[in-house]
Amino acid sequence: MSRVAIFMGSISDEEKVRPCADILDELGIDYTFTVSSAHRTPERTAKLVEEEEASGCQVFICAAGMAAHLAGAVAAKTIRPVLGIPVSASALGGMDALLATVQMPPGFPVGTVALDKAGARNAAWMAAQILALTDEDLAAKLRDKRDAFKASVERAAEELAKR
Ligand code: RP5
Repeated sequence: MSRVAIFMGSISDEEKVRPCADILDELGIDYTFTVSSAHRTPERTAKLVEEEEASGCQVFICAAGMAAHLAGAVAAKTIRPVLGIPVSASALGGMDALLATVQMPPGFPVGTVALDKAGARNAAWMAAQILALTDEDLAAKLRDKRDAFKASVERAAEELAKR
């Protein structure tokens, strides 16, 4: 059973979204990773949401650029948490996707993360934190990862002080 579904609006988004999948792999979280567009394939997007819900998906992660409506279209179809990754894919540098993803009407939230790879990584961490509410093994893994982040900062500070 996949607990997370990652949808991208286009295969051209893959490079920027791949770090999301990498972190879910690192955490041992099962996920599906596919392409579906809010505009080009609206029926496929709606069908995928239904199928993912039926198979036990608990968190949706949607990445799209330009007039980025994918996360909103998914949020319209589910009450499970939807995280949105705005992708920079136009001359507007991602501001278009950021505003389209974040500005949802009340009652249909999309938890919007940062643009591109940084956002892709945090979408995975956020999805993991949501799943960890009911999964103590995963919660323990996340605490260990936090310790590792902390240790890496302390190590960097020590190394810098030696120069
Ligand atoms: C969006 O339009 C996609 O998410 C992508 O970021 C952007 C451009 O798509 P392509 O024309 O490269 O397929 O829907």
